[in-house]
Amino acid sequence: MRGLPRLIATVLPIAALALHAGATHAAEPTLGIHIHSDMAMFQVLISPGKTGNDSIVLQLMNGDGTLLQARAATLVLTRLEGGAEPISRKAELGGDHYWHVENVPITVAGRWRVRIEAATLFKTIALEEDFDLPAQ
Ligand SMILES: [Cu+2]
Repeated sequence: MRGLPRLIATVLPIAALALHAGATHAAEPTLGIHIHSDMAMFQVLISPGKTGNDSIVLQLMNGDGTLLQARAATLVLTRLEGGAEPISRKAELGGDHYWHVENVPITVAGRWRVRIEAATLFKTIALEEDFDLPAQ
């Protein structure tokens, strides 16, 4: 991993922040998905991380772990085997510098693909990753 020392130095405070935020909702476990490319590093936190109404936090960072200055962020969820309509939502920037999507009805468990599109001044960065969503 290129620039590892800096990555650790910059990501740790964010992780600590996320843990701190999580502490206020201790009853809700979180499903974390980490997507990393040369261009960007996106952390997707899904609470409670199972079927039902989920809240999703997008932590958008540059490849070096610094905060990505995005102007807009979109979340797209697709169930790989079908059986559910794709979900596309605009995220809202919170005071915590993370992007939030509340009350996402994910009704079917199984293998899903999450795609994050982050629009910056100059380009749109899209990263995606597959994950398993457990039933309630
Ligand atoms: Cu990473």
